[in-house]
Amino acid sequence: MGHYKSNLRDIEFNLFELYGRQDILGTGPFAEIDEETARDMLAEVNRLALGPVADSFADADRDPPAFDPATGSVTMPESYKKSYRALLDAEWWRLSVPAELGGTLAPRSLQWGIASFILGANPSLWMYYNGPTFSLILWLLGTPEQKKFAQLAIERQWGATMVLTEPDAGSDVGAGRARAVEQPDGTWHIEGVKRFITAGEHDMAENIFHLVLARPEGAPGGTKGLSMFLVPKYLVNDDGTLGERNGVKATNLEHKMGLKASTTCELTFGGDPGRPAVGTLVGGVHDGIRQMFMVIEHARMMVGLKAIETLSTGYLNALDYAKSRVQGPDLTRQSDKSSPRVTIIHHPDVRRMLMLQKAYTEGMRALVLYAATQQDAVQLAALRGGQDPAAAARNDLLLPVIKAMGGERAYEMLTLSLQTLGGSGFLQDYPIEQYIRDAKIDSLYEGTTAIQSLDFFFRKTVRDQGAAVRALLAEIAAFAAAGDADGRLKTERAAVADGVAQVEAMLNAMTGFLIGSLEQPAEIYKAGQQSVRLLLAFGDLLVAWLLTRQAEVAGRALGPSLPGNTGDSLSESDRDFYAGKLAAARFFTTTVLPRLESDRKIVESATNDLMAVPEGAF
Ligand code: ST9
Repeated sequence: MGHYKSNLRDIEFNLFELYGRQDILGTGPFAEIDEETARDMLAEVNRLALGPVADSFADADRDPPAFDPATGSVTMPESYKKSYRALLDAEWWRLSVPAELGGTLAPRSLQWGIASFILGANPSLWMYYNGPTFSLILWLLGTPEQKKFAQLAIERQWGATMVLTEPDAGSDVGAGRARAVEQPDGTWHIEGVKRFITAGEHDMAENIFHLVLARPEGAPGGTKGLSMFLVPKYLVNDDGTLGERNGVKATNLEHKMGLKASTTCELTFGGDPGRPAVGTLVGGVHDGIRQMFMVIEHARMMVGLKAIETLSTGYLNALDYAKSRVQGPDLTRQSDKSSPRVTIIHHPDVRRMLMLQKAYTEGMRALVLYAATQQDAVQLAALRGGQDPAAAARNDLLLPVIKAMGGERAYEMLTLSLQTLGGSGFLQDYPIEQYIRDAKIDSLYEGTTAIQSLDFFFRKTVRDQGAAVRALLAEIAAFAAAGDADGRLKTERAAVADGVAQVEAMLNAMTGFLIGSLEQPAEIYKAGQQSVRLLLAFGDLLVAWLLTRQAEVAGRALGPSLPGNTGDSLSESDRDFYAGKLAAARFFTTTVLPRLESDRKIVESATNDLMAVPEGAF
């Protein structure tokens, strides 16, 4: 048995029972993929993930990629190359690109559903696998020559990277110092050192192309002065063959706490005399940060999903253990020393830990796939030559929550997965210690939790005067107010309604700090101290809302909660599945959501005492 435990049933439940994706499948732009085909695809990727993809997960952690400083090359572990080959051969990438690039476009929700399995089984593989999606960006934004390059990159399965970060410019991308110098032939020479470049070097593709932010000579400071350049590892001749080695080279490979199979490189551009790093300006326009955010938005969703799917397999491993590990008596019989020992899932605190993991896993998965349905709407509108601004705004609002909440809560919950195993969880005999190490990065890269919270509050909430957030809160409030026939979810709905009120009050307090800062600039510190709390509270409310929506669907499947109704027409596993949905909603709304009231009190009574503490006192 491999390490990975997938949850095909839950992904299908979200896509088809909760979000009705069958309505957009098999018709219109997605005529070639109907529900049955989509289900077959999910079953197929599940098999791939459980088998060849998961196979090298531990191996590549214990025997990670090796760097040769003399040549700047990286050798990947053989087992990992095998997993990558299996992933390439399955050709799932075709679902994310249009026919012009050799694809059969699928709805974004199905694309993310498929990604879920790979991200749970061996997440770093997905990052090497992103060449086609980067090519799509290049194809959408590029000049005619760059479009040709993108087609070639897809055909030949080249790798790709996003290159923003520098040793002294991490979160503050606008502080980047890499330069771009225009050449008489219209190309550019890039000079500088970039850091933390995921998949920056490896030996699994014949070429790697980098999308690089650099500042043209004379351009202003900050992010707006950055342009995006296409800089391939090997230059490409007009006939598509590989030309000379370009002047971009890996000059270091970071030694990390986890996710070791993902090569995190320092890349030096133009470091070798006589060998410039030659690039071309993407789209022939100086619009780098906006262009790069097309990649970043996608990557933030991906990182959130990676965290959540790691938690999912962590939880399912813990669940397996709890069902088989026998230890201690039932609590009701603890004084009887001869009472039989029970499996640890009988112990109340183990149940508490398991249900918390389950509720966060399934609630956050529902959140990612809910955002994916908004992306479906945007995608469909675009394919029909129009726009869906409301869905786009909702997706934009949710992305920082998915990224930050996914990263934070998954890490926190994975510690409970480990805790469920007791001391055994600390051992490498089980995968959870690696999950924890591999998932820690998710609250750090692609914008830290604090960066996401500022994005959520200032860009996604203040900028549109709260329109997107208030529209969503109103929808949640309406759901909470609607009763169900048998009143089964009365408690849950009441808790969600209260959660809406708490979040609204937090938003009002935060807006007050902002208005106050017009007179007293230091008031803004209060918003800065409370923004992560606000984001996580909002995330908890979304999880509660979606778990209750899931419970509503489950309740319908089980039939009314009348005495004697046991949902007998369902299989036992379906009955358990739906009962689990009801239990998760009840548990989360009654044991987690009430925390929002204290969050609200903390936000409302925020002071700047913390900011007055002298540095020496820390
Ligand atoms: C990294 C790698 O960490 C991690 C793993 C990589 C895995 C690779 C896999 C990726 C696959 C992707 C494939 C793509 C496929 C897609 C297919 C789809 C077709 N939303 O607020 P301002 C823009 S890499 C959109 O003034 P500052 C906007 O243009 C390192 N745009 O910022 C804006 O102008 P305007 C990751 C946004 O104060 C402009 O930026 N590093 C958004 O100048 C300026 O905005 C980071 O993530 C947004 N949310 O700079 C950096 N926000 O306002 C983290 C900004 O006129 N740091 N823009 O519209 C930040 O995000 C900072 O807040 C900052 C601040 C740099 C933006």
